[in-house]
Amino acid sequence: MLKKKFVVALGLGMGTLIIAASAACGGSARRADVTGGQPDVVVDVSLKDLRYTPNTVEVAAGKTVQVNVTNMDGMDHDMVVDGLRIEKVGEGEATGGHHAGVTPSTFIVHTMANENGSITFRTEQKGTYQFYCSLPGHKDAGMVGEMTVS
Ligand SMILES: [Cu+2]
Repeated sequence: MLKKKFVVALGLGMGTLIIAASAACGGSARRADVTGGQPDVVVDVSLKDLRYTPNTVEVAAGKTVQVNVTNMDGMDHDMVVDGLRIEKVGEGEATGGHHAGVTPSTFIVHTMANENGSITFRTEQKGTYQFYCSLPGHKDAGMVGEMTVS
């Protein structure tokens, strides 16, 4: 196989969100070289009644993907992708331009009730990964989904 499975991450952005991402490249390489703002692919995900719609997302490896998340629930939600390895594009943490030294970046995006946002990223890692909401009880309640990078 080309590469081990690793995940792609979705980014949910929100007006008021907390993106916890382990920075790549030691923070000094934050030159947003990239195409910030012109994604190759756009994916829309809605959060409502403790569910992601759609709950299966497919993105293309090596492309700039923008995930737009709309939280229609009256409670906070987040989206977590374990094992995810991405390069964020734009938003001040882009590491595009020098793949070689990019460190795996994991992210968690916390979306506030009835808010929405987006994130743009890129990944080279093909595979299928689970994403879920880490708020107490949400995952068990069915707030899970699957992302495939092909
Ligand atoms: Cu949730």
